[in-house]
Amino acid sequence: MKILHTSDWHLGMPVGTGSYEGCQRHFLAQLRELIVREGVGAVLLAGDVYDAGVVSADAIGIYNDAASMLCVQLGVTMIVIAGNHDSAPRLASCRELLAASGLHVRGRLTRDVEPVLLDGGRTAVYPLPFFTRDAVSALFPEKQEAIRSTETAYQVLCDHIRSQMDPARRNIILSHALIVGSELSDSDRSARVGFATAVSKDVFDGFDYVALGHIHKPQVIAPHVRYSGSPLKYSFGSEETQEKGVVLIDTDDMSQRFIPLPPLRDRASAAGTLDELLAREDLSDQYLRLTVTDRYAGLELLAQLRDRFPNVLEVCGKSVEAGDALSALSVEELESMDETDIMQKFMAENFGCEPTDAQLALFQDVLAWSEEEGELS
Ligand SMILES: [Mn+2]
Repeated sequence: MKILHTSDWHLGMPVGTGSYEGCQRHFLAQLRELIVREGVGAVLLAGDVYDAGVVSADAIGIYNDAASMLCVQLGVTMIVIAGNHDSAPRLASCRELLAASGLHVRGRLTRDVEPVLLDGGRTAVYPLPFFTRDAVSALFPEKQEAIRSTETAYQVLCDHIRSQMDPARRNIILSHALIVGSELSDSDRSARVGFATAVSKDVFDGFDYVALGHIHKPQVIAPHVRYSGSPLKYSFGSEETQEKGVVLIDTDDMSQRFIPLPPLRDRASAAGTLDELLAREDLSDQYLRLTVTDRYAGLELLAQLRDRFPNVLEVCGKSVEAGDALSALSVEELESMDETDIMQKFMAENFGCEPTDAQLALFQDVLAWSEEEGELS
């Protein structure tokens, strides 16, 4: 049986002032095409389905469409665990009903991790939702003394699974974990502060395959222990050059293949003079971080660049305040500014000073007057 491993969809994550919806739906279309072409029977989603516990209706709509496409249209079994970004109870609501339709969701950890059996019982998948050491202590009160770290919590839990699992089956474990030695990207923002909770790959000894989520760079930790990585490039920096995709496992021989699925919109950083950047033919609708070496970072520059590059997210330019060193301005910042913020920024950029109280008062008068005029017309 062919099983597909993916993770960290982060549905609902904002990008600039918009959303990744188009890119995430493009990924789902790629997934569908791959599943049909390869005859995939099950999809494992290793946590961080959503970017936050409470997300927009649009983000829920993407998950709904993904689950319907996989379980209803394609008849694929889908196994999902909650990651640290997900709200476990929200994700796992109606789980018994969903399981009847082929969508197996695990939100909270239980003492006995009931496997999802695939391929006529020849393969067992043990879904471990994201958990803390305290949760394992509460489930194994007799082992509280031994559970002193996340590492020992994983050991106790995996020992318990190993004592119950059938070695004649292919045993797969699904986990949202930070493994010692894994390579992070800028978008692994919560993992960066979680080094105290890193565990060694050895806690998963005895499983035929370990399908990991949490880290966004696809990587092989050991021959049978790997991160599929996130489907999209969610940050600048090292993530720009990562190849995104999913892992296909064939349970006949437990062979694995990484299948690249190029994101709809790439991500890139570029630097140069304004004229050089505007002339770059390789830059178009990617998510961009641009460093302009011969202009001041300001609203006019941002507007000029957005004309040519609709998805520019960050602009760095010279800074008046910082004595011509580079300073950055993001599109989010710009959209969150009100008229007075913009006026103050304009003064700083063009005259290198703050407006006086008299200038501010005059500005407010003109603003109020223009708003009244706008309402009348
Ligand atoms: Mn994540």
